[in-house]
Amino acid sequence: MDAVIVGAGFAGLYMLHRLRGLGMTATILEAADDVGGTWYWNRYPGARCDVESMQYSFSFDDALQQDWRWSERFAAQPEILRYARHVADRFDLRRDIRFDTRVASATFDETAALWRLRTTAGEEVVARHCIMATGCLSAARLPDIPGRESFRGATYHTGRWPHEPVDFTGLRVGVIGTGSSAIQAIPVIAEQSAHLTVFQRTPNFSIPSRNRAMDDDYEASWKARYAERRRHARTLRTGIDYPLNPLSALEVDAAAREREYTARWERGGTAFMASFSDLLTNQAANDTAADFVRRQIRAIVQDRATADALCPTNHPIGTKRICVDSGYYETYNRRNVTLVDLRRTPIEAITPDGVRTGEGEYALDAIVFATGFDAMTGALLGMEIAGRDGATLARHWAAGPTAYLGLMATGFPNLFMITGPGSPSVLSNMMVSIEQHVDFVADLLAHMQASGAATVEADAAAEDAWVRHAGEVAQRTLYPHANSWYMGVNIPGKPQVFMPYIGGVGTYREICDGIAARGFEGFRFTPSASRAAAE
Ligand code: FAD
Ligand code: N01
Repeated sequence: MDAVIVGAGFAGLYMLHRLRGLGMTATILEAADDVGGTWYWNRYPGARCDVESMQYSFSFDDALQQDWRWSERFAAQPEILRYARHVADRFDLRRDIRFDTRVASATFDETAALWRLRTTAGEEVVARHCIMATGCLSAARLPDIPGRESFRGATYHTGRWPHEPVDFTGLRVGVIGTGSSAIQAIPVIAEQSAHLTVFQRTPNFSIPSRNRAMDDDYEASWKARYAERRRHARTLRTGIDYPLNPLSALEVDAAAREREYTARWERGGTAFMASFSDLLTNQAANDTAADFVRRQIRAIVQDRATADALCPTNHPIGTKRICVDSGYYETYNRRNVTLVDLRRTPIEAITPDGVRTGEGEYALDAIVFATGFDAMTGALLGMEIAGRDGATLARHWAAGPTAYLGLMATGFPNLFMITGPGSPSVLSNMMVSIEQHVDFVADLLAHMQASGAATVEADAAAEDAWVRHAGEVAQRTLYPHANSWYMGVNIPGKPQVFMPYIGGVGTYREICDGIAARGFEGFRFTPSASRAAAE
């Protein structure tokens, strides 16, 4: 086989399609029993995208984007999963996907210049190239709370939600965590359950989504100029086409700032963070946005102490992924919802009957862990990956992940990572970043076909320079000021480095295009045996 792809989320699906276009033979190995990745696993109530669906979708095929109709501004998980299935069927991808197949290890056989993958069932799969499309947010993380296993009721993780319907009617439910997943799930669970207790360690900033049914005119306006708008989005920092304000928050007066924030709060969604150009680089500018959101929280939440507890104060707004909700803060006005502030009274243990904090025990029938992921590196390091001389990726990344362009790590020939650490990935519209990485890898493989190269590998100096550059760019922003999963802080013992590339999707694309135009500068190629003999 020319290539093996691990993962059948959007990245793996598009990669397979592109490889077929190059005339290459390829197979996807996928742990789940269907396609969809994130949208297969995250079936919790309220799950939906926060990039508008007209943009959170593939752009590579015009007929696809013209034909597909989204029912809402921000589609919910079942619809996005239907879309992933449609893509798999439309491009006849399933015949090259092996489901229920988890990869345990991948080892580079230097003599044969082949990757040998071993599945958890003990099968071996061999290919020249190995493409990891394993996802940035696919390794779900359960917290190490003492007594977790002792709980007698039902437990769930948002990122591993059951496929059967979960009915919380009449139950006392606890949600642990207040990140994006919890903030989406809490309003829905509150409506269903007898009582909902939310255990919050760190409050997050959330912007109302103002989600609504798709407006026909809005859809038509996008579809009339789809190619042009997608092209434009690719040049932007986040890969999302929404109104950007080029002004600093500090160069307008307080009244003008208030107008801008109010308009964006009413519009809904992550465009709030584009209210001014310097919200993520200037603390004083950031404070104005954070203050505005805290005022909205206090205006919505009636109980003073609850409102205070919900107001984030320990990180600049946007430096943890901004959340987008449907009625999140309003939910705390319900009589059947209690917020427990773990900063005052930390969780001591999970007991057979509920959760115990310093203040007492909360009796529960079900616990929802909305405790996130071992992001960006978790799925990759969940496999034992060994490159040249048997050196492992875990060793190479002992001090934090390093990869040239976030695509290839030195010492791992023919091993590619789609949206790997060091690329814009999670800081962007992931569909834009996935398509860009897949296209780059496909172009690189076409270049190898044309030049008769057997292997490609990132040059050590190029990797070092890229990692240094990515680190410097991050330091110019406020992001490193937050204890976020971007920094690896949520996983005990994980090296704390800012993992995604924050230079922006447009800038990153320009850099990659320049590198490709210069014959894939920074990558080292070895010729195939036949080419070497001919030379
Ligand atoms: P994934 O969809 O994560 O797919 C990876 C696949 O690899 C999975 O199916 C997994 O089972 C498989 N896999 C992993 N390891 C192995 C192994 N060892 N063996 C076999 N298979 C393996 N991004 C946005 O841009 N906008 C959004 O609105 C947005 N919303 C999100 C909402 C949620 C709840 C979450 C969790 C993430 C969201 N994201 C969003 C990020 C989202 O992960 C990406 O948009 C995108 O779906 C990632 O696609 P992917 O194919 O790269 O990875
Ligand atoms: O995970 P998270 P997530 N005791 O890591 C808490 C994408 N996404 O699944 O902050 C108590 O953000 C933890 O507390 P703290 C998006 O990129 C997008 O919600 O560590 N609490 C935190 O509150 C997002 O950023 C959407 O103090 C504990 C929470 O659990 C990413 O996925 C929707 C704890 C985890 O929050 C991850 O989001 C969903 C403990 N021991 C996801 N351990 C969209 O809307 C952890 N926590 C597009």
